[in-house]
Amino acid sequence: PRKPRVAVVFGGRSSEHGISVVTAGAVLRAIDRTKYDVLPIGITTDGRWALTADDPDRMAIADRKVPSVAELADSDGGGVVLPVDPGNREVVYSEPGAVPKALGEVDVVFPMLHGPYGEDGTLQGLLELSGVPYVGAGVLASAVGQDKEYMKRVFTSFGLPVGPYLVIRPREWQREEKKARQRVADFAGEHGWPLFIKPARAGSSIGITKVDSFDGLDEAIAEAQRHDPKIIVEALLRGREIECGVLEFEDGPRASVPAEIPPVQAHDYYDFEAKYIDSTPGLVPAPLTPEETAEVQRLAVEAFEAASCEGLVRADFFLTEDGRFVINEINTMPGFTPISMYPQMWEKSGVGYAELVDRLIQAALSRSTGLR
Ligand code: G1L
Repeated sequence: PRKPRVAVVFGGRSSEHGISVVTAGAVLRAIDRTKYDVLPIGITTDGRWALTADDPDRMAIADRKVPSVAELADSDGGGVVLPVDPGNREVVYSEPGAVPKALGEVDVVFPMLHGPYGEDGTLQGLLELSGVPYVGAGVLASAVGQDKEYMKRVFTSFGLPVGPYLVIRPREWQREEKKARQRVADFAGEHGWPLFIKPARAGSSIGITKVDSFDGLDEAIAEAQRHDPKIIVEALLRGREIECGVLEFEDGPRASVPAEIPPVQAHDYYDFEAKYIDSTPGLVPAPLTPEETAEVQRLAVEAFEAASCEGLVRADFFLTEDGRFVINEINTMPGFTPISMYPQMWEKSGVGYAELVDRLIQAALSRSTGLR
């Protein structure tokens, strides 16, 4: 029988385009070519889809420059118009936003696009409609994982401990700005400063401001609203930052050894660059007691189940000073280079990068597609 064809879809109209290309390069390098055929599909920053050369070496950071799909496709004839004829390697792009017929010719898609239209469930919906199995979270889990409000609501309803928060919806800000500001003041009165003002639905650390008093509030709200009209206000949780990976095995999801992000790096330094490019800043495994380890692993698997995740998730927690774990968020598309936290946690749990990639593809292939 012929080998399953895996399409790796990467790049995209996101500020994190380059990271996606680098990560896809690592995944392409790790996929076992004796078991799978691969089809690298890049999306340019302006939304054109292109079949690019299967050449991971050109997808790495070189001379401190992150690669892009445009240069991958343009420079050597690696790009081809979609709908795809895999034998044709002419450099032409599809129209922006065109739904590539090529997706109908693959057995599984490995989606590696950050942010809106990538990890928020929209691409997953397109793949559902196309009838193509794909790696990782489905439509609902992706959308839940992208929305900090609904994420907390889902966790709360499943009995998982979440930190204090407040949501300001666009209509409330439009019609009752004063009342909204008063709600934040009351919240600060109850939980103290600083507060974190965040876009409810944006990846990484984009649009987030730490506010130390009422003075900075309006500017912080405006900044968050530039990224999402719905914003979320969170109290500072004092404690250690602990992460845990969950991976779907044949018999269900299992948790990795947890990791700890050291405090200095936790907020100011552990930003986008650190998360995706620099070597893992964390301690793996986290220095926890066996009881703490078991507890955070249990909560991580519960979070996976609560959000109906598939394939994998990275669950991020605070371990508060009174010894309780509070779930901060889940990430259905965590940093995924071999030195990123999630792969490192699994490496230390006995699952290497290539096995991780293979398990994710196998989990996707074994799921039933279509109406269920
Ligand atoms: F498909 C998986 F396995 F679910 C998956 C897809 C994408 C895991 C992790 C990622 N990560 C990324 O694509 C990214 C961190 C490069 C951007 Cl979201």
